[in-house]
Amino acid sequence: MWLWRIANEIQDEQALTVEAHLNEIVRRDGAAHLTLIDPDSQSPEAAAKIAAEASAGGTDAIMVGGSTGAGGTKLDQTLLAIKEQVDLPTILFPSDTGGLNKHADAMFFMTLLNSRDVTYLITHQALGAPLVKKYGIEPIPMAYIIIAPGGTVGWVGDAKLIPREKPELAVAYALAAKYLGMRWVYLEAGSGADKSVPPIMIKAVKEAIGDTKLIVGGGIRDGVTAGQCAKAGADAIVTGTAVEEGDVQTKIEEFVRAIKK
Ligand code: 1GP
Repeated sequence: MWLWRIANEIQDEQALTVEAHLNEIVRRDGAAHLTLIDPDSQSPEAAAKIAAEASAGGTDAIMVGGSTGAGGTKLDQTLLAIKEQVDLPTILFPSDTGGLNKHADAMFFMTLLNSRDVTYLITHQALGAPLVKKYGIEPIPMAYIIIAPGGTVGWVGDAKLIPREKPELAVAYALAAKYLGMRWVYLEAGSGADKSVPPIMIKAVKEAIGDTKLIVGGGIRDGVTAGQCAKAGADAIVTGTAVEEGDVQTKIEEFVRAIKK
């Protein structure tokens, strides 16, 4: 298992897992910023350039994954290129076993809690678990909950989308996740969504789950929106589409400024 440390900040050079590293950032800064790179959206070299610029902008970790075409040699080469360029944890964000890779430091070991398809609830996880062990990838247990509009991942994952105006339904799923022992909950509006998860829903979920960590992503395109999500209770913000459109460092700086103490 890979161990990580917050450079120069932990006096005794104590090694941390990626999860402990993220927890430490949330404790220190109030919230973490995660940059999502879809290996299918650009060449490995371009992905590494995005990661380097995101790192310079102050992002805390690089998530790698996507709903379609995000595996195989391209995933391999993308991870290797990113790791050559940046000294940040790489976290897989797989949609099935094809999204696993031995070059990543950690993965969000997710169950798509509001899927109607049993394969997204437990089958892909069961088939992938032996590979996770074999590759030595650190699994971070996470409930993945898709909120309307849901986008591609909502369709691929056959999610029974949580309506935006029903925070109590998101709370119910998130609480179930907590009681099942998951340490992280991800509220996902879908990559490129026209609206991000409503702050009122984030607030209701965070109040319910307490010290269980809350990640929010999908449709966050500016610092104001990111800041509203963090203020409502998100422990980590994920942005992907925004950095695919260029001007990476400036955009990440804007997100980071908006969410951190
Ligand atoms: C998608 O939540 C992430 O899984 C990021 O969404 O691409 O809209 O930033 P965006």
